Amino acid sequence: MLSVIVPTYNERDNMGLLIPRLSRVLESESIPYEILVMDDDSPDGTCDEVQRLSAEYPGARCIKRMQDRGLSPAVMEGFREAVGDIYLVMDADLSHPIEVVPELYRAIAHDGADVAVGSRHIKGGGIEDWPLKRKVISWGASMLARPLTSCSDPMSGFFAIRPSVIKGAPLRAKGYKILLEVLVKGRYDKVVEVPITFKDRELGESKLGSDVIVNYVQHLMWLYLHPGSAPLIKFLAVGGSGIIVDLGILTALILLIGDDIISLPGYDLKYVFIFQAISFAYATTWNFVWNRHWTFDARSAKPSGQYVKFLTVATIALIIRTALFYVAVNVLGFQGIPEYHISLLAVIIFVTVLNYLGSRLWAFKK
Ligand SMILES: Nc1nc2c(ncn2[C@@H]2O[C@H](COP(=O)(O)OP(=O)(O)O)[C@@H](O)[C@H]2O)c(=O)[nH]1
Ligand SMILES: [Mg+2]
Repeated sequence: MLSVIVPTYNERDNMGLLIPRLSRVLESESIPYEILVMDDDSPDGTCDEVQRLSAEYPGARCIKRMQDRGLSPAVMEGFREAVGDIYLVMDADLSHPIEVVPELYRAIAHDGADVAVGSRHIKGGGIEDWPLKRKVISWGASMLARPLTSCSDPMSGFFAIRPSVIKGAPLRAKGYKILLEVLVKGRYDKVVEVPITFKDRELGESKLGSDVIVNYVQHLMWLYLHPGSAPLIKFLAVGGSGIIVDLGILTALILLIGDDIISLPGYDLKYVFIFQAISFAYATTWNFVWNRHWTFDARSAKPSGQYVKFLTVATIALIIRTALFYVAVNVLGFQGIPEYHISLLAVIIFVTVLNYLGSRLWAFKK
């Protein structure tokens, strides 16, 4: 059974179009369904209209919401109310093509997708009647979300999911872009995109105003901070902080212990190699903790096994790093301060790439 969740605010006139058309399409495809209109007690009587229509279309009902108003809370309450095996979210204003609803349903029911997205940005999709400026803003906004998901249109308000995708997921109802929230926090393997042409509404008014952009940027920030999202960016951020730990400890060791050694005529170069191995050990542990909890959100597996693997990756990296550092110091002649720092920094950047691949594909593999 398909549960269609339609958030509404002042959409009375659209109900008389949406509910009959949607019912007809689903019935002609023999898809069992319910239509849940999640209405925030609209003053125009949206709910009464749904009530009236439900005499003829018993699959449709309205849930009048008196508290916690807003688009996302309405959709999330719809997820809780729905009894179907597949949830589908769409706008009330006929911007989303009704004839695509069965396609999104089938992508999950028959093609094994966990998430099916009505996408404006894949081949065959598009937006009708939008001025260039609005298209550019929309494109720019979806680019900002690119590292968070591989879906081409994560801002779409037209999508279907299996209930298991969001079961237990810590969804927040603050942002307007529910799909993005689901894609970042949900559990799923296969995402299918179906091209749609988005049409501007003909009846009623848009409720989403200028605060949408501010809300979106705030929402993005939370999603980027969420454990496990955009792992490459997080890995680099953790690595960057690790460099500070690494160089800081190296510097501290040189200043605290190495001073006497380094100031001697003909001092022994080997100390600086020992120091960098110590700073490496500290930085590695620092990175492990952050990567496990935050970058890859890999707390479900045992930390000991992960740490051994992470150390193995790091040790291989250390060998490569030391060899490269040796070449920089002894072959290329980068000696003293800040030459050590510069050499070490360059080597760290190279080794970071190896570390990322080893961490993601092996140590923290889920
Ligand atoms: N329940 C509920 N639905 C809302 C709210 N704001 C917008 N909607 C619904 O969300 C859908 C998309 O809103 P719309 O105003 O068309 O946004 P636009 O298409 O971006 O201009 C429509 O079905 C609206 O009725 C709200 O605060 N509460
Ligand atoms: Mg709309």
